[in-house]
Amino acid sequence: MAHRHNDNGTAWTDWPLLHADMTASLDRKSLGKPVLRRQWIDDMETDPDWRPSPVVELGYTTDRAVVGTRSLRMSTLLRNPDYIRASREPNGTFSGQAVLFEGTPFSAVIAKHFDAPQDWSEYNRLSLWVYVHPTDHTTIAFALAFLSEGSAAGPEDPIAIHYFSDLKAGAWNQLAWEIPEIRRDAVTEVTVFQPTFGVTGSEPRITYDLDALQVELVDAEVPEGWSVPEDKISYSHFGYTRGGHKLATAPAGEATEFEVLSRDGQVAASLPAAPITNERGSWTRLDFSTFTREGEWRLRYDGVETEVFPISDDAHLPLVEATLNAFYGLRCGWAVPGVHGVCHSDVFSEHEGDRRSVAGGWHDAANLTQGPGRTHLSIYALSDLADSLYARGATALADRAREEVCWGIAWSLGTRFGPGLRALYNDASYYTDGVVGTDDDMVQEGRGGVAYDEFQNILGVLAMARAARTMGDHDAGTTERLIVAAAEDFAVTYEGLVSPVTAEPVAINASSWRDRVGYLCLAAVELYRSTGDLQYRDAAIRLGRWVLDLQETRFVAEAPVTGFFYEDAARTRIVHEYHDGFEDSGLLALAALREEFVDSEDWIDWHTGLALYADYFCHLGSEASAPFGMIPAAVWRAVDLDAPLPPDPVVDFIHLLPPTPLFPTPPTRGMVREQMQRMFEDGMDLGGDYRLRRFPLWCDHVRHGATTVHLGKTIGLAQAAIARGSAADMNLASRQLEWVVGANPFSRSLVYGVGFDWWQNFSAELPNLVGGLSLGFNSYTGDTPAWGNNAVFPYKEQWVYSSSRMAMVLARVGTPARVRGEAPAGATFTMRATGDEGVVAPGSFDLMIPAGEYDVQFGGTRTSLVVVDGARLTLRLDESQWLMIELRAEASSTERVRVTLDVSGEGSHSIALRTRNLDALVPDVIDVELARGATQRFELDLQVTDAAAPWTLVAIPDRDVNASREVGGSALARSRHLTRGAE
Ligand SMILES: [Ca+2]
Ligand SMILES: [Ca+2]
Ligand SMILES: [Zn+2]
Repeated sequence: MAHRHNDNGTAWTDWPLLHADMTASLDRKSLGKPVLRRQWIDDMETDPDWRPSPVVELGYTTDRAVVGTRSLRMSTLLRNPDYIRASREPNGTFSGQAVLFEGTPFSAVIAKHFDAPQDWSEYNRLSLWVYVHPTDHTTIAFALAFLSEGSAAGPEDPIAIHYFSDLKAGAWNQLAWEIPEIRRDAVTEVTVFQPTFGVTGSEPRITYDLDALQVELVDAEVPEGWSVPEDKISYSHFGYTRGGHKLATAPAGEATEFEVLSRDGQVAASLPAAPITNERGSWTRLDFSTFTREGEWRLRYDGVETEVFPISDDAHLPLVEATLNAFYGLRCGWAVPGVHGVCHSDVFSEHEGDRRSVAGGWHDAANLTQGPGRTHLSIYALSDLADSLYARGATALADRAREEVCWGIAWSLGTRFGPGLRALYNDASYYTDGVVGTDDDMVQEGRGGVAYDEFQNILGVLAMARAARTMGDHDAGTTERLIVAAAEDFAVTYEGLVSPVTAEPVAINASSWRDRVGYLCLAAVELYRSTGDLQYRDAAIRLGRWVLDLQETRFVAEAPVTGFFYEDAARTRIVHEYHDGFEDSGLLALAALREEFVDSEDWIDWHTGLALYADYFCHLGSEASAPFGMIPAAVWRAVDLDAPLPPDPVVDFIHLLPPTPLFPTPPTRGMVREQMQRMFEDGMDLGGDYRLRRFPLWCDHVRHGATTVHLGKTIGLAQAAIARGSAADMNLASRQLEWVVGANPFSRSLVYGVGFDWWQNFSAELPNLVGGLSLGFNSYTGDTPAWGNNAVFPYKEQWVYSSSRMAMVLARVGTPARVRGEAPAGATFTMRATGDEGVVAPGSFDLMIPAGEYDVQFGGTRTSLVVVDGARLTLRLDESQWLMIELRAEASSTERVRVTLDVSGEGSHSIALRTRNLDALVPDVIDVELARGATQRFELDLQVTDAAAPWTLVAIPDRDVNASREVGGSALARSRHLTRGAE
């Protein structure tokens, strides 16, 4: 592998970008569909009636044609000196803004207007041929859009815009866009829009020859709903681990069995298929959890087969590699091979005469800007991922992840101008020439200027404190700099900080108090871990109380859903995330506190916070999307519909503008309110004025994309699973990842280039990167998933933040567990599902083992052990000193609970008991003296304090929180007495 060096000698690896297997692209596959009927919109043979904007050169050519003899030639400058001269900041430097919307000055657009509106209802696909003139420009993308008169632009309405990306130069490109979900009964205009964002090659101009624009009728993909198509099975495209659950969902069918097939079609197993029917539809559940053979397999049910997928304990690693590829492709200030040269080194921020380039880190999305908060959370995520990869011995991928961490750190330290002071944005969405001293240089002011921002600072502290742990001795000098900077910046935010008691509506992409206090608390634990300084312990515990103040712990309605968060301590606003999500913030904080500070009187509250979230929000909430088991988006109250919504920059002036494909009609407040009411009613009825939305209850037409929000919740659940040692929690967390990569009703992967049937993302200024993930699922009607063909901002927008969420999930789900300890006479671990044996030699041991249920034998003693992904356990397998505890609970009435604690083992032990929502004189500690073979039983009769809230009892043996056992339940949800850890 080649390396590049920077000024201070750091070596950076030159990686080639991964190439997608385009035979798995749904856009590509769909081109082969039979066209049942077609109608010309324009064969480009007749009189010109396309209107160009001033920056477009437009004419007809007979150089080439797909039909007839002519095509329409559209040409414009991607790097336009007039635009650069005109687009200046008050300080005289270039604004750096790409021209990303039609209608604005210098936008390159052509429009064809129909005097009589056309009705396309009988057709469901729009198609076009484009010849791209030869160019060394590497990112070639434009938008096709149409305007249908009277179409609504409310939160439930799809957008009639589609971006075609990755066009090939010097060739005809066949383009097709399926539009079944988009209103098209009165089409008055078709537009082609070329965003102007500078150049990646030497040629400033882009020229297209367009021909054969038509509407077609095809067997279009179903864009929304819960049904699995008749010719598909919904399953995890990246595969399954051997010891984890294995679920797939087929359409309802007659067959009572399904088969696991080898790659060459031999039947390896026949298993019972289970019909499922609920108010959302009928399906067949294919559960092959018992099939644990490593290899490559397919499923077959009722004549339908899946593609090949692996069963392997390394099944997740290709997804890890793809995610790292996406980060690499998004790098700013780096020559990404085949995409662009070293970019944005002529974009600066300045503070008291200190002018620095802000190049570095990662581009944000489809455009080239950079949000430092997202970069910092990416550093955090990649640190988690690197450590997890090192732990499992995947050293090459781990090195790569750590190199990405280093790349982020170099930018973070370089754009930090002093305690709490940072360049707050990289506002360049334009490919500047990278040469300092030319007319496209930028010296950023305003949001790209240097200032203090509380949330940005908190995320900077979090990233630096966390990355210090990953850097460790690898680069001790950088580690020290990170810790010093994190400590300085922490003090800037923490000193004088108080918990606010009211919440203003949070702008999209801004933070609520929950997000800030959650991540600051986590940062305080990280600083404590790095420094051992007790001031950070005290700060973390104090901040942790503020986190707890924000969590609902009672049942708010008849249905036992609770554990969700409010934005503010007064609980005026439930956290409703639309776009980016920070649900992991408070949950990671609670898990970190729980792990570090076992002696705190708040310990049981931290633990219970995780348990309530997992059991009563994730598990119970996911039943609303059975059989797909998706963690829901949020609880809504009827009054929330009339509470102030996130500020909308569009709604107040949009009625002044002419109709566009984005806003065919202005979204009036009344219409938006009406649609929100309908979305509210579509949620699952929790009783009273409460509904559970499976997808976000959107408040506007554009700012959609549920998967980033969803993955934030998945991170929280996975961390709760590790903390509680709960295989059920981890299986549910795994299902969320599987949902994103195929186990959804469409059986499509949302990750570009991974799995099957991915659509192209919206990525106007960069190519679609293998591993790239957009904001994700949309939803239009009925609170159902929607995944249409339109590659449009932001729900289909390739986004670094989505990849950072994915990295956080992959640092947990599908990872082996670390088990270490002492076994003076040796020990044997036998995995129940596979029969695999691991033999430990006498002495101390340190193993990575796959998640699963194990029998553990040492000497003449046999115990059982449940290990979840990413767990870290310390075991004493010593016949003269060992301990096993079992907890059971039985509700004797709605308000009384009997808990039985069985303790067996050898030697003296102390077992700490912690309770929440139970009135009883429970001893804090039970001391036991155990002799070989003896089990001591303790029985506790307990009174539930608040019947409208779950109760919890946790036993912690010998101060080891990772070995704790838990029982919990609630009088209201008695059918669901949940026993975790001991299952
Ligand atoms: Ca023609
Ligand atoms: Ca320049
Ligand atoms: Zn850049």
